[in-house]
Amino acid sequence: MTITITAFERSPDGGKGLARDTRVRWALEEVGQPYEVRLVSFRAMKEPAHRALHPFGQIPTYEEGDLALFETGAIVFHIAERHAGLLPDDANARARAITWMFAALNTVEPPILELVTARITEGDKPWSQERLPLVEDRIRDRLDQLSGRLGHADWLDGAFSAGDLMMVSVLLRLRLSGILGEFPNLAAYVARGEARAAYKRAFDAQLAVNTGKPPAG
Ligand code: GTB
Repeated sequence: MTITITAFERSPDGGKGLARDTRVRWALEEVGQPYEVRLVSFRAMKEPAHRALHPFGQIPTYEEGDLALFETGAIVFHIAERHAGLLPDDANARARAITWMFAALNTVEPPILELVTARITEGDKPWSQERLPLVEDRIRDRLDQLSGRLGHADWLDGAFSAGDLMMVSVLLRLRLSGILGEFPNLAAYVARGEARAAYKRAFDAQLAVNTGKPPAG
């Protein structure tokens, strides 16, 4: 059955891979599932046809036959459950990998998103400059804890899993801030994720949309 996802017609990041369709593309590439992409404009996202797929009028969405999903956590989990390659067979290891997916989305991503809000959405407020260091320090606290847990390991719990895919995707958003570089083992962890062939294919595919050039190779 054909899998169709949605993505920005033009991503505000110009193709740096930060929009959330990249993590869904990455998951599909890891498990070797072909997919199609329907590009949507900011206006079309808010219209009834798209809202029927995504109640909050956002991307990405995922369609496969009768199934329509939204929320990258649910989409990546669905892909990982249906296809081999992203979750371990051992029941306990599988539960731990899923735990890392939730940790990425519920514990690590929120302070990172706060930084985006503080810098961009609230950047012109008179109190913004005063607030920024507080927001950055909250991220540092989380990264310090995560860095301690990762230690010298390649991945969070044994082999690469959907938990790592989600954690790397969340941490990537920090690169431009410079904060990631303060934690060398996390920076190396993100680089390991980006070096995966599946990530590169996903990244190149979204870049091609945003530059109008077909992926290399
Ligand atoms: N919790 C949802 C999920 O994980 O699927 C969040 C989905 C979401 O935030 N979608 C964003 C969206 O559709 C795109 S990814 N925004 C349009 C809207 O809300 O009207 C967030 C995003 C957007 C842009 C960049 N960027 O340019 O750097 C990075 C990330």
